[in-house]
Amino acid sequence: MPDSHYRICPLCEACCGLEVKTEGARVVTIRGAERDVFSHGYLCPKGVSLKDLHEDPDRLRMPLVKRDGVFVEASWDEAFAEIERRLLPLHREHGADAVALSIGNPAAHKVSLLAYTPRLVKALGSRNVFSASTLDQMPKQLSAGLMFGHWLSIPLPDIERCDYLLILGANPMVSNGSLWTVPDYRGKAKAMRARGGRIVVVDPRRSETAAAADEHLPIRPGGDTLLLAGIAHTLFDEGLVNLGRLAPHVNGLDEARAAVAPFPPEATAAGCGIPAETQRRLARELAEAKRAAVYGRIGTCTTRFGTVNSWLVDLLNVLTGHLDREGGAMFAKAAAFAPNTQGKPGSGKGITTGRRQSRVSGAPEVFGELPITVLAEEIQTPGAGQVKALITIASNPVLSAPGGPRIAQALEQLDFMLSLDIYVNETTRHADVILPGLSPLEDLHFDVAFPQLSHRNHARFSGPVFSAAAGTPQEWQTILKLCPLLEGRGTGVDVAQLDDEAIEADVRRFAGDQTPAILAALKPWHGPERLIDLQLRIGPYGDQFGRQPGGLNLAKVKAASTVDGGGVDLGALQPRIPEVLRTPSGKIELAPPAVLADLAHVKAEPAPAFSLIGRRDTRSGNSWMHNLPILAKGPERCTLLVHPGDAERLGLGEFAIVRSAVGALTARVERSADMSPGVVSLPHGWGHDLDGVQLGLARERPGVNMNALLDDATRDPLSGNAVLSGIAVEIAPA
Ligand SMILES: Nc1nc2c(c(=O)[nH]1)N[C@H]1C(S)=C(S)[C@@H](COP(=O)(O)OP(=O)(O)OC[C@H]3O[C@@H](n4cnc5c(=O)[nH]c(N)nc54)[C@H](O)[C@@H]3O)O[C@H]1N2
Ligand SMILES: Nc1nc2c(c(=O)[nH]1)N[C@H]1C(S)=C(S)[C@@H](COP(=O)(O)OP(=O)(O)OC[C@H]3O[C@@H](n4cnc5c(=O)[nH]c(N)nc54)[C@H](O)[C@@H]3O)O[C@H]1N2
Ligand code: SF4
Ligand SMILES: [Mo]
Repeated sequence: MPDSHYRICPLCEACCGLEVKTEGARVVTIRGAERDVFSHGYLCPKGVSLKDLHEDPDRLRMPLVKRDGVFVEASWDEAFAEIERRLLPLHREHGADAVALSIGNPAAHKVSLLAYTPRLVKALGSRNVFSASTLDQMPKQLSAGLMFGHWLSIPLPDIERCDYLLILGANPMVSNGSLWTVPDYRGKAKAMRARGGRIVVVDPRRSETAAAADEHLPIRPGGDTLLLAGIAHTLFDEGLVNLGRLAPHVNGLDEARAAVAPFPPEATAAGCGIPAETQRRLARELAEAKRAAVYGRIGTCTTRFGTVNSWLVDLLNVLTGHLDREGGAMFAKAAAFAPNTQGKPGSGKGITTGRRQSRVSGAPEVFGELPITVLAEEIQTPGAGQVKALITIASNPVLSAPGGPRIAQALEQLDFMLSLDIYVNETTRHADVILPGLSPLEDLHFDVAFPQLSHRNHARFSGPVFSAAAGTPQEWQTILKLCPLLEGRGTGVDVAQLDDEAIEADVRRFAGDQTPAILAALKPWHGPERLIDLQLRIGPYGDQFGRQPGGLNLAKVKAASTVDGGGVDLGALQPRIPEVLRTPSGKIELAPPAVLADLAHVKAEPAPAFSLIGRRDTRSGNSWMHNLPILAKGPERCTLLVHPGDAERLGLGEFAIVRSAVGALTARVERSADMSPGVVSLPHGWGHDLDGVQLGLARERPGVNMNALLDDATRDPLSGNAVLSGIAVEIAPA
């Protein structure tokens, strides 16, 4: 009889509960956990691939140290000694800024990494902290911070009660949702339409989400600002603004009206490709819908006006009275770790940006980090503060960030590079030391980030399915050990003691003289579990260390999180305004000055010969899942989608040369009537044929690195986010 284990999938934001059946040390099957209170049995092919990931012979199990240009396996002690010998002097001699840190996407999916990386950031003390956030959602975080007072107070569609959904630049049918944790979008969208709801999708490609919607509006890449401003203009123009319950909680309505005044749909139509009458109809439909939400994601964030777009999305939600209402765009209330459930409700410090600047380009800090697109220039430009060493944590910028080839060159120039990673890939091949993480099946899981973005409130935990090999640290232990090393306290400091010190400091910050009692109550746990227990207990559903006897703690959540139980359901989203707000005014700031100033720069641009956009694939996850047999099989995925008419006109054969202002590559052509004429699409995360990459299967069909075509100098100036979509390219037959 196989054993059944409950495991939450860490591979995307949907956070599905899985049932993993094992026999001894072998995985027999992976299925969706039917009784999961949140995902109800849903899973995608990537969930199944956790077996292949666990068994992947290329996945690192031991540290690697580079000796004479070649990686050799080393013991953990040897690896830490090497780091101390080489990194510490650089940190000492050249200062903290000389050591940069790059944090990648999987770090958001692991409590071990998410909860402990801030401790490393502190020990490092460098201004050069970068992450995937500036390739992704920083515009949304910034606009949420400016409007609602915290970076993580991001409204999301309450899809199960919604009647009208306007989606821009997102493909949840494939991505499974982003800044919107919504397992089985497909089923929920189908149910919504079955009860008479309407879904409109704005996308230059007839995406899988567009194909399953009521209406698809093919927009010009980068045209969302004009479209959204045109809709906002219409709401004011036609007297459709109705703040409803939000009226007493809003600041800046007149300024917002004035800001969108220059954007009547009749003026924006040519620039965005959506007719004026359609824009006006969308405004009326939104205003008239009883329960509606506007949702924008990657396609609206990764553009020059990402922050303006993100603001416009929530401006529409507010103007139509759909923000914070059942069936509208709502705020989750997570059981643990959510800053918007902590501190005094209803107002706060708000957010600040630009507390420091990048050395070379002067790009402002946003949410504690600098744009990842300045990493290469910070390494390559000599002078005081030049980056000499880099630590990557689950980060693959050579494939993920614009100017990938330039980043690879820059990494070669470093005096030392340390990677916490599970593969020798396009980025980590440049490292001097690689410290591996665990297989997800060897790791415990509690989502720190995504319950703050979930369409329904829940608390779930999953323990390891298998135990890791003796002597293999968990990643939080690896990170904790690096902290005293950087502080010059050596490598011998006991990790358990470091963890005790850290939690005591955390508790003392809010508990004062209650600290010893609270620490005693947390006693059964250590490491991430102790942090989770603490956060659950002081959280909005917590037992408050006995003051709310029925409340949550880790023991309760654990007991409920089994194949037969599947976690704790905390109910549908509830209105949270004004309590959720942390702006200094205690109001929703509808007209943040920096955003309005940038809106004034928006104008219709002439269309280039071709615009390049991105896409995702169900059987792929960013840059690192191409080595897993179950995902790698089937048709080639790294293809250039071209409208058949364009392909004909250009005389394209099997391959095409794609040329941008900064690079060129040859891609396999796939004709697709889903593309708008003049728009082509390539997925990112490919290009595995670089020297030294140890990904046997991925190398067989390496694909091409679309980020070689992207310029690392183009950013949204407010958020520092990279521009990844709407890139001017020329296409020619190869
Ligand atoms: N299977 C799979 N799932 C994933 C990932 C993966 O790689 N594979 N990655 C995960 C990650 S890290 C993230 S952040 C999420 C992202 O999740 P989503 O935000 O859903 O991202 P995409 O699937 O890239 O969808 C973006 C859509 O925007 C469209 N688009 C491009 N340019 C424009 C534009 O100018 N305007 C408009 N309106 N649309 C535009 C594209 O055609 C595309 O359909 O997905 C996550 N889930
Ligand atoms: N052109 C273009 N570029 C894009 C995008 C786009 O839409 N278009 N999307 C962007 C987005 S949204 C994102 S989030 C980024 C993602 O880009 P990155 O942040 O670079 O993340 P991944 O590509 O997922 O690479 C993850 C790395 O983590 C390693 N890893 C996996 N699991 C673990 C683990 O458990 N522990 C450790 N230590 N390491 C692990 C992998 O081997 C890999 O090196 O890409 C961005 N790049
Ligand atoms: S949708 Fe797929 S990858 Fe995402 S959490 Fe669910 S099973 Fe995992
Ligand atoms: Mo992402």
